[in-house]
Amino acid sequence: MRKRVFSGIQPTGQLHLGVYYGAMKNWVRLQDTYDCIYCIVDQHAQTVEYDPTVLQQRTLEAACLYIASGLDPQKCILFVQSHVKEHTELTWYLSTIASLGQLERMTQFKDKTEQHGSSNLALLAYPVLMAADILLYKAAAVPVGEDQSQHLELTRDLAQRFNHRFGQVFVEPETLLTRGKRIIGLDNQGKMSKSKPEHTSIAMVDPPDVVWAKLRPAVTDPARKRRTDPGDPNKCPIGLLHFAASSQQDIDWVIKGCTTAEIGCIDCKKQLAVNIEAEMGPIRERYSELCARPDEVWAVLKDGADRARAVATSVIDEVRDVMGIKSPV
Ligand code: AQP
Repeated sequence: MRKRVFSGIQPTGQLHLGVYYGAMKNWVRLQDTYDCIYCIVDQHAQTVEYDPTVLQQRTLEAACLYIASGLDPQKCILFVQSHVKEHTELTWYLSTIASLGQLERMTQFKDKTEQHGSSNLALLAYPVLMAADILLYKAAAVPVGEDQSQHLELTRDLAQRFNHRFGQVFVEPETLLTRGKRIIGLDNQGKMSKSKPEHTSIAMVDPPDVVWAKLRPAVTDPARKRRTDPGDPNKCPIGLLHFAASSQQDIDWVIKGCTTAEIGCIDCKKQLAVNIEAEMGPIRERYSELCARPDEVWAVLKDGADRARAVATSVIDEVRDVMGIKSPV
């Protein structure tokens, strides 16, 4: 039997290259060797201020991008979190064993509370909902970016605590990271993020002129004040993007050229723009085609939800059983 993988993305804004290289590209690779379940986590998107009139549109756009990137509904399950109600049911059960102190210490909770100037119960409970997403399918592995590692640790803690308290039900999932596990924003101030100003991230659907307008002024390693100063690609958002997006030959060219000042930052950016377009151009084209056929995409998501629910209901029955909740007869 194949091992199961689960992962998801919030439809909170334009999906960017951080999401693509940190998570999605890996998802596509894994669908040939794992039993993969990929979700659009729309209920996670409700944990901060959001516009109900755009959430549905963003959900559809995310689904189009999933398929355009190479996720094949014949090989994996694609669905929307809110279409399988067992996610929120399991969140409740897990919340009975989640420690308040541990949730309050989550970096993302602290960052988002500061960013939005307030918080709510759902934002605090976000990692419990994420744990429920994963544990509900007994996933063995979760491909995510590095920013989600802390939440994955909490997921394993909850699985362990639950199994210890009620009996062996859940699998403790491992975290799968990639070379693009932490793509930095083009201002070199922390990770590329949907909720940061648009010029600091490259959307997966940005056309080449927009990509270049963002890359050209992007901040690079501060050590490269002059053209002749050597730099470190590991301290530069452009270098880190090359590591995720470029061939080994180009990566070697960047490392040698940057650390010896043989190449300037503009050469490095130009090559990156070419490499991004080579990968994202075809995805952008397929994306536009899919956006023009929304009914077909919703149908894929409905079928995915039906398949996901079949797994989810059997696991939730096990959970109810060991927790002393009697299912209706
Ligand atoms: N910059 C990044 N580098 C590597 N991986 C990243 N991921 C996100 N940003 C980067 C990974 O992409 C997946 C989906 O992320 P998400 O939509 O669930 O939310 P997030 O991590 O909170 O991403 P954002 O862009 O910062 O969204 P907002 O602003 O809406 O909170 C995850 O696997 C994530 O690790």
